[in-house]
Amino acid sequence: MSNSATAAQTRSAWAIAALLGVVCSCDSGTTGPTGPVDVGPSTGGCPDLGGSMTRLPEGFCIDRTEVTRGAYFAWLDTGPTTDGQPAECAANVDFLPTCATTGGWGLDRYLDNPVGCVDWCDARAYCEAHGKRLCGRVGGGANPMDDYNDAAQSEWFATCSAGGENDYVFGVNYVKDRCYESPESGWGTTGVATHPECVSPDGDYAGVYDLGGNVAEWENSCNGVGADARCRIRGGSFKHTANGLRCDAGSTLSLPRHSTDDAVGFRCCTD
Ligand SMILES: [Ca+2]
Ligand SMILES: [Ca+2]
Repeated sequence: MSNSATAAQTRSAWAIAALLGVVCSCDSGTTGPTGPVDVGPSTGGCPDLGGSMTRLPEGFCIDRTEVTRGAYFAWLDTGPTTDGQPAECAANVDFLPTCATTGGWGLDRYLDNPVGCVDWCDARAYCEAHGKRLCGRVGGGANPMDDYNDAAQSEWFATCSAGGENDYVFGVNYVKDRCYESPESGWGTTGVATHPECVSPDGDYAGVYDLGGNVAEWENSCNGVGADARCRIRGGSFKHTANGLRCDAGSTLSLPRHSTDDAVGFRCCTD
């Protein structure tokens, strides 16, 4: 039996288990190659569901880390339905990451690493299911693509740039390996918040990890409402370095709404 066939069967079994609400052994305690910083509970009165959050000067709350595989699989364990998705996501028939069980990535492994291989609609659904939203426009809703570098409009950019102060999450100037980037990465993700210097030097924005590198992050910022629209991905990933990690590197980085990439995950925001 080929590896791909095995993987397909595993995915199928997982989908059935998720459909039946079967609780898997995803919380077996296995961690990624390096342990993450314990970011603790949410602060600023932000909700704790689906990931620890912090409140920023702009008033909104944002996840302190990329959504982890563990958190995402725990949500899949609840058997979320694909009914009720908005029209642009009607073609999204399941929430399973396309690489969840391939390349040696068992469902009980690397639970502290960011989830990848999810499409924009999967990311949207996860955030909505936890009473949050996929980070988009300050105040809620989609951020127009042209406002990608406007700290008064883009929740993701405001956080990364500390309200427009900085070009990289860690400051004005690029510093190699502050964040998890190429080539240190060896072409794969690492646990979230394992790079304690990959945060803002501005105390009002510090405590939000990996806005540069590890996985790039879907933003609620698309060039249309259709299924084929392209949506922004932010912050670069383990496949990027230097300018690729700029907070405004979203100028050319986008993917079709229903596409997936092992270097693209997401985080959520709320008010
Ligand atoms: Ca999907
Ligand atoms: Ca990231």
